Amino acid sequence: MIKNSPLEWPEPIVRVQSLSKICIDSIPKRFIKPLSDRASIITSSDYDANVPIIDLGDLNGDPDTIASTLGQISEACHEWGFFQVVNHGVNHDLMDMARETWRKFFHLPMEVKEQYANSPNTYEGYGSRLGIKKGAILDWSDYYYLHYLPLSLKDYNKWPHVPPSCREVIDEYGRELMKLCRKLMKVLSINLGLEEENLQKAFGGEDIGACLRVNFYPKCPKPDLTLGLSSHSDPGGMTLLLPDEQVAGLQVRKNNNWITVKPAPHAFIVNIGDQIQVLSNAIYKSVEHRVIVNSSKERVSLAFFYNPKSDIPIEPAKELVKPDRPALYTAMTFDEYRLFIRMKGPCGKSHMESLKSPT
Ligand SMILES: O=C(O)CCC(=O)C(=O)O
Repeated sequence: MIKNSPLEWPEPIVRVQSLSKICIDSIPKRFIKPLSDRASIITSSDYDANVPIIDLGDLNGDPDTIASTLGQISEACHEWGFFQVVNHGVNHDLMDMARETWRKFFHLPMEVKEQYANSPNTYEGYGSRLGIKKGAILDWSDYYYLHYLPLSLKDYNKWPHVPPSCREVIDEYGRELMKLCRKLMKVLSINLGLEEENLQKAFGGEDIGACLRVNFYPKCPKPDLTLGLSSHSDPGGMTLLLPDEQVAGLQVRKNNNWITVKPAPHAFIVNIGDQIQVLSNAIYKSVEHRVIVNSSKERVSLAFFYNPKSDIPIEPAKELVKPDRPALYTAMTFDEYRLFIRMKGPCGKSHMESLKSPT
């Protein structure tokens, strides 16, 4: 448990999935976002834009192909903070199985899911809100959150035991995604002009953290009034998102527009988190994103968070601090940072401000 974290939610928890079944043509006031936060109408030029799709198989090609792939990733990190990867080495059947296993979990009877109800001290388990502010406007989603690493936090008792294959599937999925994250960490280090193991070492070497949040966005009778997940940047290092290929929903902020991501078949959506923004001294930025919901289709997504070891200070890499670019952030452990986020819930990038160096 994190020191000083609250043990209980400030109000009784209402499962959005249950609400979705009884709300026919309206939604409770608690879910209605202020006008400025609602999803605006998409213009046709926004519609055409998409997060870049990068073929990671090309990292095994000849030197020119490798250089061109590194260049595409570098550009995507600078321009978007997001990119999609295909030919990433993770088995497609495993990806489908992971998503569909979790879909089955969310369709289990409520009393089964309630056995895993979470609390804000660790967030592990079945949840329906982020943040503990009493009276906060809530998001139209339920989720399941679990730790994959470090082993000291991995607790099978807090993972679902149904559907029967769930634990094995999560384990295998986690193992494969760890390999992909290690590969991407090298790519980011090289692209930042650092030694290839630099970012991994700064994260704590082998001793890093990884967790999974599975998001379930039920159908919503008034999608224009609410959001599935409010705007936020990811607090950790890097995120690999397995989206629902059939249902778009993720929107990424770009030049003050919200771009709806069109998922490529069997791609992962990769994004830079706050800890890489700090380590890169803001050469790379964690970018705000949010999720919209719709009235005719539910949506499932799996967000795998690759994080630094939680008790080591994270600060700008010394190679990236220069007289004309002083360290922009003061050191903070991920535990300290995460506590702050867990209390507040999703709130754009305001938490990054807390890390800004006073100089
Ligand atoms: O569902 C999605 O597409 C995005 C989920 C997300 O941003 C998150 O879990 O942090």
